[in-house]
This record gives sequence, structure tokens and C-alpha cells, in this order.
Amino acid sequence: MITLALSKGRIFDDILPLLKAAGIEVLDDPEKSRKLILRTNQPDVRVVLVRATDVPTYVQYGGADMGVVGKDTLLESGTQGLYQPLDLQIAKCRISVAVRDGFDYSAAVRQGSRLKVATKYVAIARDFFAAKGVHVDLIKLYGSMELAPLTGLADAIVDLVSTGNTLKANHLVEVERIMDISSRLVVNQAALKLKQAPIRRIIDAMAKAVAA
Ligand code: PRT
Ligand code: MG
Repeated sequence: MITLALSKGRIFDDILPLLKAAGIEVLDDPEKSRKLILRTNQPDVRVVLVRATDVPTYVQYGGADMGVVGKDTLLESGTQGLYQPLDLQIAKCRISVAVRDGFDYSAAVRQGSRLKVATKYVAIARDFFAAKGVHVDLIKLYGSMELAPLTGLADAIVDLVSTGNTLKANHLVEVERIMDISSRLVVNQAALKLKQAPIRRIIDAMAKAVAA
């Protein structure tokens, strides 16, 4: 049995065509059922639904053989020893610094005053500002980062942006792009050895579909 860990939402929606190209069709619709283990048309392949942030953990400890996870989550998770054979080029976005419209970010950075930065991505933000030599106080949030500069909780946020509509709707502006993000296929190292043939088949088929 091959177990694939996926999160509901955009990653699930975007991975379906690539799975299909690899001959795998998910038989249950996660939006219509409460099942956490989904069958596929392949009797020896199943999907488990977990939180996006839990995907690296499931794969690292062998709760799943493979998984699909955003580079943002992967960098932030600190998980070790995951084989990352493929950039799937799905769920693309960027991770950026944003501030309230009218806040003079470059002046704040120039003056060397400590910047208060709210984010779910503490590790990515810490590395980014350290490399720039900017002193920051990081405030860990679990969601709705956009609210932080509007309420005075923080001067800036580090968050994912795709269309930019969410920033705009909240009178925030993107002032720096930290990196481009897409989702990666991750594989458990032991599974790769023990189930080499079927896992290789899936990786190769998905690689072909990504290139096409
Ligand atoms: O939502 P939940 O708390 O369960 O978990 P999650 O947020 O980790 O999962 P999910 O499904 O929301 O995101 C999974 C992955 O999708 C992320 O880890 C990213 O790699 C990727 N991704 C791609 C995105 C976006 N695009 C994106 N736009 N994740 C989140 N967003 C957010 C963005 O921060 C903004 O708040 O969506 C909102 C809309 O963005 P705009 O710019 O289009 O308005
Ligand atoms: Mg989300």
C-alpha cells in the first residue's frame, strides 16, 4: 500500500490532474464526505487528508509514504530527511513583506529601529531579516496576518500573496518579495527503499505530467 498525504483546499484541487496523469483517481470527494482516508482507483494507493502543516510530519515519521506540501510549509516545519524529488509547480504564490498603506518601510529599515513583524512564518522571516541585517521582533500568529498592521500589533507582516487582492482589500501594500513558492512532492526515505518500484513509477509519471 502507498499512502499519500494531502491537505484539503488548493493543493488537493491542483494535484488531481497530476495524479490523474499518473493513473491515480481519487474516488471520494473530501468536500462531500467526512472521511479522512480516501480510496483511489488503484487498490494499493490511498490518500490521507491532513492539515497542510502536518504533511511533513506524516511523511517524516512514515504515517504516509509521500505527500504534497508548499515550500513555505516545508521550510517552516524544520523536518529533516525528506526526499524532495519534484517541484510540482502547483499552488504557486510568493512570500512577501507587507505594511499598512502609508507606512514608510524603507525609512524604518534605514533608521535601524526594531521592526515589529507578525507572521505564521517565523523561521523564514527570521532568516530573511537577519540576512538584511534588520532587527526585528517577531510575533507568531496562526492566521489573519493582515489584521496585525491595522490594529497596531505589528509594523509589517510576512505572508503568502497570490493575486494580492487580500492585501488590497485591507489597505496593505507589498514592499518586498522574499521568495517564490510552489508545492513539492516529498517522500519518506525508508519508503523510497522498501517500495521503490511503485513510488518511482508515481514520481516519474508526475514529473512527465509537470513537464507537459
Ligand atoms: O488554511 P489552513 O489553516 O487549513 O492551512 P493552510 O493555510 O496551511 O492551507 P491552505 O490550503 O490555505 O494553503 C496550502 C498551501 O497553498 C500554502 O502552504 C501555500 O504553499 C499555497 N498557497 C498558494 C497559498 C496561496 N497560494 C494563498 N494565496 N496559501 C495561502 N494563500 C492565502 C494568502 O495568504 C491570502 O491570505 O490566500 C489568501 C488569498 O491570497 P490573494 O493574494 O490571492 O488575495
Ligand atoms: Mg489557509
